[in-house]
Amino acid sequence: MSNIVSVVSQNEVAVITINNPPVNALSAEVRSGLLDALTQAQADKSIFAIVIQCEGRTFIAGADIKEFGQTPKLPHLPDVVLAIANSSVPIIAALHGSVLGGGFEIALACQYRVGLKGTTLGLPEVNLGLIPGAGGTQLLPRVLGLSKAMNMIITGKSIKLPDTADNALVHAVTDSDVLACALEFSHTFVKSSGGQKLNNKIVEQDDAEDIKQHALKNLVSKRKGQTAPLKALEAIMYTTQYSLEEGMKKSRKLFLECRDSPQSAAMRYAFFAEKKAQKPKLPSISAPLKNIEKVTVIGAGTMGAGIAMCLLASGLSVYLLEINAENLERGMSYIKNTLSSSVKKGRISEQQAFEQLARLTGTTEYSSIADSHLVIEAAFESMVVKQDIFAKLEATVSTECILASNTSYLDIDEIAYVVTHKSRVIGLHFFSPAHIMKLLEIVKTKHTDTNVISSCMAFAKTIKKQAALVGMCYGFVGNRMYASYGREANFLLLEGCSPEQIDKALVDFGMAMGPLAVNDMSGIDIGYKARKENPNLSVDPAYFLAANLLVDSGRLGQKTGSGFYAYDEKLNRTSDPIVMDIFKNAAQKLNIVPQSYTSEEISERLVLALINEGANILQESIAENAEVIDTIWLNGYGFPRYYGGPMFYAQQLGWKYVKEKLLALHQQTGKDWWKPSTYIDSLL
Ligand code: TC6
Repeated sequence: MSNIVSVVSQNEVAVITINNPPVNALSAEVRSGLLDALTQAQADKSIFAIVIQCEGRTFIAGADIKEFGQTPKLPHLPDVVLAIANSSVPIIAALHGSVLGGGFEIALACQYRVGLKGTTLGLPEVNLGLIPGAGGTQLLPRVLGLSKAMNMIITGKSIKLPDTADNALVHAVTDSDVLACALEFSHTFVKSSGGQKLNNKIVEQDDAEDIKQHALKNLVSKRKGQTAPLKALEAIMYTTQYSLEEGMKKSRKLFLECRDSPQSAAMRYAFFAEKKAQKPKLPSISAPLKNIEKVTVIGAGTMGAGIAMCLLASGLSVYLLEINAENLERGMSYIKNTLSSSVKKGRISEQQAFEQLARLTGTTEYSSIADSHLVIEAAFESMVVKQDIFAKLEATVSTECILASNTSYLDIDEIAYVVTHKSRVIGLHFFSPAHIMKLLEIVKTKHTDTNVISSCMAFAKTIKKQAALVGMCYGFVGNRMYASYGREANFLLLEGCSPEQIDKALVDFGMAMGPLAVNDMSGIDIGYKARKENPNLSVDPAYFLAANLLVDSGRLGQKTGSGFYAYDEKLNRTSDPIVMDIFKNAAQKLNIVPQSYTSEEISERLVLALINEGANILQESIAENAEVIDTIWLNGYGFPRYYGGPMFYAQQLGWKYVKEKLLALHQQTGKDWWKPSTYIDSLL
């Protein structure tokens, strides 16, 4: 027997223990160990029940994702699940931690489940471009009913174990020792009842078709372009026609189609890319990480208030500092209103909102924030304003306090110029709305201390953000790449494409919104001002000319009722022929010849711009690896997860193809930025 699965007999119950850190994933060794342990336990005539439990922080958190994409090894998980489901000796799963994917399928195949309060259960396979492939689609509807099971499987969302036994999902709940609970349950209940058969019946539900149609409607908006949730839906519906075993066989086929799809390869890559981004290579440090419990946010605008809400939700104490009482009051009210609307929507309880507000202190005095462990400046994007704030911080907080700027593009080394201990200055670039968006770009400067970087990486985890460590350059990684993407959208407008045509092409590619609609929403003037302040930007007369012309004519986007599009009071978007006249006149003056492009050509051009800029960023070591870039684009800019991120997408296209396309664009446009990055040559 493998040493990661052991079996011992305890008072007439066989206890099978899996010990495969960190998350007890179902590697081939665990699968075969489990089968062997089952055979051994079932052969022991002195036992009347079997308990399956796990060592460490969690029950089985799923199949071993690293194994997908490799030659499959026997035994397959569905065979293990069936061996459990068909066991003549009753099996009790003792659950704690995260019971996910294949782990939940194992638990569902057991005749009984007991669990520790707070345990999480879920079938998150769709997040990896998969469907539950070991019977989850057949077992869960038989336990929870079609509607609840469908909702869990196609959204991939987990649920908490009920606080009390419901005799369907869970048969006993404890808040202490889950193995003791399983053993007690075996002796008090299973021994006398002799166990129960798994529900193998066809699911009979009159409104099955309505449930399916409702789910389909949701998928179109929430899982646009993804194939796995559709296949999951198909598999779930098998429960209304086939027995458990028949349904398992048929759903296995759908699982294999998903497993071998490019979408799943990309989503599995994304899973590991995000983990890798959280672990940058840094020199080892001996000093303990900095304790960050009290945080000051400077600036109570939309960004500052959003950051404050994110910190409050994570249990931290927050000072919100503003320049005057009026601005402060606006920010504080915004936070209070958002929290009370979250209570109304049932996202948090009244008590939670109360506790969060109790940890928030608004102030206009620097002297009140002296005991901060971290200050995040989210003031106006001006070097003078930021340097003034950092000089005040230098005079106020302890030298141990980390000083962070939330700037989107300013040089943080220059901001740090006014600070004596520059090693504690760092960029913490949140994305708006900061209490919702997952990404946190952590920007190290020339001087940032390793301990400060590591403490901020840990801080990101505390506030449930996806961290990505990057180096200093204009726009860092995300916005620098976004500028190349927006640049091409602007050129295409001058070449005769309409905003609708460009936006539709990118939405069809998989982006949540097109670049011009996004620009209208965020305000076209923001980039305009940033470009005006940056003397190093391109001198090409057509560079962002379309956007600049709109701003010059007062069309700043949604906030002025017009931008690339026209808007009514409800912000409904319609096309506006005037903009095409503006672009046409400008193009004529610059002798830009109108072209016609297909949707694919448009999206490819914008995505190639991203890829080449990403490659330049890697060449300059601004990002440590492609995974950091992809993590940023998946979590901050809505790049379709089923493409893995721009750099993984490039790899899938083939770097040779990418280089040829870039060379062709260089030749066609004569613009230097289309010269393929030298980084690409290193990959050929
Ligand atoms: C499935 O089950 C399909 C079945 C059908 C088959 C027919 N495999 O996230 P953390 C690693 S699909 C391999 O930092 P946490 C992770 O890479 C699967 N490795 O910890 C990391 O490694 P590193 C369905 C895995 O406490 C380390 O464990 N299941 C797996 O913040 C720690 O991870 C899922 O999708 C895995 N399944 O969160 C669950 N899981 O230290 C995916 C984790 O070398 N996992 N690792 O970087 C999770 O959601 C979370 O890891 C967690 C723990 C909630 C279990």
